[in-house]
Amino acid sequence: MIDATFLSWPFFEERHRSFAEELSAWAAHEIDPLVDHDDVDASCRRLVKGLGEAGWLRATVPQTYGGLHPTFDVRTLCLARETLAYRDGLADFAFAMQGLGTGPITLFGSEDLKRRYLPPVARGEAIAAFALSEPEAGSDVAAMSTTARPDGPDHVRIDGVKTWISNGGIADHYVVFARSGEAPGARGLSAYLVEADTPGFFIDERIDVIAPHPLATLRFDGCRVPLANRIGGPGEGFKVAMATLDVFRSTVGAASLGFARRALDEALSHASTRHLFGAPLSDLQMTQASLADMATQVDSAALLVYRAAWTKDQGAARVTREAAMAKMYATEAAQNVIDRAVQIFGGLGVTKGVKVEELYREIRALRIYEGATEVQKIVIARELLKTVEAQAAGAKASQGSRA
Ligand code: COS
Repeated sequence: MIDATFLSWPFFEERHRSFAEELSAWAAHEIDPLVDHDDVDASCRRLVKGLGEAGWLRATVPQTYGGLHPTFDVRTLCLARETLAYRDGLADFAFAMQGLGTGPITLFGSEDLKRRYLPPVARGEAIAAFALSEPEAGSDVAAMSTTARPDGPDHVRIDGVKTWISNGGIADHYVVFARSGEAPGARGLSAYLVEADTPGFFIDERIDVIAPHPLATLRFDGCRVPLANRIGGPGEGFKVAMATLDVFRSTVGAASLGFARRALDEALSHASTRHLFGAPLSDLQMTQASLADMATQVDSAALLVYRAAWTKDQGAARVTREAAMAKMYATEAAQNVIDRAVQIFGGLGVTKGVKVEELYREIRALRIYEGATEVQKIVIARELLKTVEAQAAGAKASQGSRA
């Protein structure tokens, strides 16, 4: 039983409701045969192909380049991630990376880059990746040390290491952020599209994690990339990364929501059928209290996620605060909901092959990637303080003009 009552909330239009219902029906039958968690590379390739052939990846690129909507419709992206995550973490991952891995091109790319790279991603014929993190620069993006130096009039030469890169090893192309040197810190970065077969690009190692998915450390060793592959202007890489994360952070919240809803449904069904002390587990008030807390956290997370998505879709230039709140709250809440579901399952909850055990492993990374909870707190607080500073500056200016 999937609770889809939230689709009648005012954040959504009819096209969102039909998208979610149709995807949910497709996912219920089509995902399982594509997934083998012991072979994540092959599974992701099959998932990208399957999602592409069925048309779902069209939500990850704009209409002009084979997509669904004129530009990102963040509510659709969130509904897709929530629906897919409810079924399987790898299906959500395969979908999400097509969007994140081309998000910078959609938002800042040249017409030529858009025409070359977006349509194959929407059809599921090419796999995309987003390479930002480095061994010494994950949360502190501006500290990155990968360099992009001029190499002749039309090229740059990229040198450095990127790590924790999703789809690393199976992607056809990567958006790579590097220090191009226009200024120190955040103002001296640029973004480039690098094809996986470019000489000087290497997969150094594959990384095995608690909920396996394709992940790798990348090395760039004199990797020569045409200047025409730069995404956005010189020195605009930080802005490109942050604006892309403003869109995709809400969708990480949505994926967490899918995991949490699934955990709640599993817990409800188990508590109603498992007997303890001569009655269903659900008769115990302690179980009921847990279920009530879980459901409230699920709805709160949904409200924050779809508030952020709706705000962006209304044309807001920045949704930094809303997206950070959605990502932070939904991932933390999902961890809590899933942990409680495991507790309700007892010994079964930590048994391999049981869905809540899988969810327990799946959720953990989402509290870290695309900006850890601690980073979201910094982002939210800064946005709040900016308003206070702006008000203070406004008051000072009006005092000055009266004097
Ligand atoms: N959209 C557009 N521009 C943005 C932006 C956004 N969301 N956020 C910041 N910028 C701009 C700022 O306006 C600023 O521009 P000006 O210099 O012209 O004023 C510039 O970018 C630098 O911003 P800031 O001073 O806030 O940079 P910091 O280095 O202090 O940023 C945080 C710190 C922590 C906020 C940032 O590094 C961050 O979000 N880190 C987490 C990154 C992450 O998600 N990593 C995981 C890897 S991806 S899986």
